Amino acid sequence: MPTLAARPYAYAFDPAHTAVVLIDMQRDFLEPGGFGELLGNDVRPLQAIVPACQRLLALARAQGMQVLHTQEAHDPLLADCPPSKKARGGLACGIGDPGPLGRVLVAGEPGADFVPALKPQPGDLVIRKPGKGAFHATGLDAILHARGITHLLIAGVTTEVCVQTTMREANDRGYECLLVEDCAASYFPAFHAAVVEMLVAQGGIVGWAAPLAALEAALL
Ligand code: TIU
Repeated sequence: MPTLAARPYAYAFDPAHTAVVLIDMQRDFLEPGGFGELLGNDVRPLQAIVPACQRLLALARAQGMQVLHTQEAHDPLLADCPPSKKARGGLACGIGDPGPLGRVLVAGEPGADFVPALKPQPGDLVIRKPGKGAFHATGLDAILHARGITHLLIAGVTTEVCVQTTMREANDRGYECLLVEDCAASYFPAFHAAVVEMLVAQGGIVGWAAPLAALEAALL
């Protein structure tokens, strides 16, 4: 069984029972004019991880691992968007409003789509989610169970919001989770670093973390 050098200790996984979960690599978070920038953020730290995420997906597909993309987006009527989420931040242009990339964070709009370099490929799974965590109000747990997935290699954006929430939700459901740390990013680099530390502290209270190179070393 492949075993990789990780923190807080070695992580063993069977690729046949492992999914790479790529969180919310959408234009709304990575491109100017999207939700992330409307929130006041500089999107460049998120753009920087795209090449590493491409390598991660290529490795996963070559090793026969299931690739699963999540997408934070709402239905056009916002029936799945709590009013509290829409109101948060008091944005002049917020969720559901017309913006530079179409209606903000609405499914089917240009901003909700994945960045061109990381579009889902045939065989990948795509989960649309209304919350920050990928298990909330989705069929993700049943989808993973049906495929015999027990281990998750987690990547994407943003580290302290949707990535961390999803990893905590997965850990509570019994999945063995590893954050591919250089395939995840935050608008706040200090938050990214702090999340990595808190996930692996206390003996891996939420799971493991390792760089992509450690995964490549274990598999190639
Ligand atoms: N704002 C922020 O950091 N993140 C989000 O709103 N969603 C995700 O993390 N995908």
